[in-house]
Amino acid sequence: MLLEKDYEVHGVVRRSSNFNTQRIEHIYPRLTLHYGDMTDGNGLSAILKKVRPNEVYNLAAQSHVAVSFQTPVYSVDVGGLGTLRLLEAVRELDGNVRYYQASSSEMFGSSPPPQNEQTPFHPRSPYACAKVYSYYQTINYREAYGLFACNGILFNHEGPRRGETFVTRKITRAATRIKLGLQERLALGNLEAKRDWGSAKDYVEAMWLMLQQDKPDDFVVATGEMHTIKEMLEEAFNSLNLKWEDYVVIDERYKRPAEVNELCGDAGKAHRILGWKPKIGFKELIRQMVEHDLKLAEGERLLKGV
Ligand code: F7E
Repeated sequence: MLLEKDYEVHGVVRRSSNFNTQRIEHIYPRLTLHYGDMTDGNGLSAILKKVRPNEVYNLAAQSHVAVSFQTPVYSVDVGGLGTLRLLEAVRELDGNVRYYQASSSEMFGSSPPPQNEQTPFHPRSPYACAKVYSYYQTINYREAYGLFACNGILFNHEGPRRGETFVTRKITRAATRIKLGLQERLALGNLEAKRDWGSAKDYVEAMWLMLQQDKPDDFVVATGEMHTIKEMLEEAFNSLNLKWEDYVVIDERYKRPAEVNELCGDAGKAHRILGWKPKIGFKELIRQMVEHDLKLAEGERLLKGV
C-alpha cells in the first residue's frame, strides 16, 4: 500500500559488522538507507536536514521486554530519550513534517482489559516505562509546538518477519523444526500470559492512515481478540499434527521479573476515524507463520543432509 504511492523511502539503521537488513531487502530498490543511532541526536538531525522528509515513523527501540530488564539504562536511553532526540531534530526542521510514534500496549501493563485510549497506564518493565515517556513527549510536542504528531498504541503485531526471540516466532520456528527432526525441545517461560496478536501487515496500514488525517491524534490498534500462549502453541503444533505437550519444557530463565498478564485492545476509535479494520485473524496469522517457517526448516534440512 505504502509503496504503491509515489513515495521516496528513506530508512535509518544502526551500523553492524554483520548484515542486519535482511528483513527490508524486498524494498531495497525503493529504499535509501542512512546510518544513524537513537543515542546520537546530532546524527539524526543531520539525516533529517539532508532528506527533508514529509513523514517520520519512529519505530526504533530496544524492543524486547525481557531484555530491557537486563539492559534498563540502554533500553530507556534508546526508547525514551531517543524519542526526545528525534522530536527535537524534527522540530529543528521547521517544516510541515508529520511524526508517528510507535507507542505500545505494554504501556497498559497491569491495567485490566479491554484497553483503549482512555485506559490508565501501569508499565511493568524498563521498556514499557520508556514507551510511556515517549508517548507523553509526543503529545507535548503536538501541544507545545503544533507538530503533527501521533501515537499509535499498537498491540502485539507478528508475521514471518518477526524476530525469532519473540514468543510467536519462537513457537512457529520450533514447531516446524521439530516436525522435520531438526530440534527436540522448545523451552518457554510463562504460558499463562494472554495477548491480542495481530498481523504486522495490517498494522502498518493503520500507522500510515494516522498520518493521512486532517488532525493529529492517538489510536489503539488491536484485533480485540485475546489468546493464551497455550492456545498459540496448540494452534501451531496441531497444524503440523504434533502435540505441543510432548515437546515444551518450562525454563525459569524465560520468566520476567514482572509480567503483563492480559492485553486485549479496543480499537473502536481507529475503526471509526481511520476506517481501519484488521483483515488477518489469529488462525490465519499462525498459518502464514508456520507455512513460512516450514519452508525455512526444509531448506535447513537440505543443507544439513538430515
Ligand atoms: O512475549 C511470554 C512472555 O516477547 C509475549 C514486543 O514487540 O509486543 C512485544 O512484547 C508473552 C509474554 O512479546 C516466552 O512472558 C513465555 O507474556 O513475544 P513477547 P511482548 O513482551 O508482549 C509489545 C506490543 C511490544 O511493544 C514489544 O516491543 O509471551 N513468554 N515464554 C515468552 N516470551 C518470549 N519472548 N520468550 C519465551 O520463551
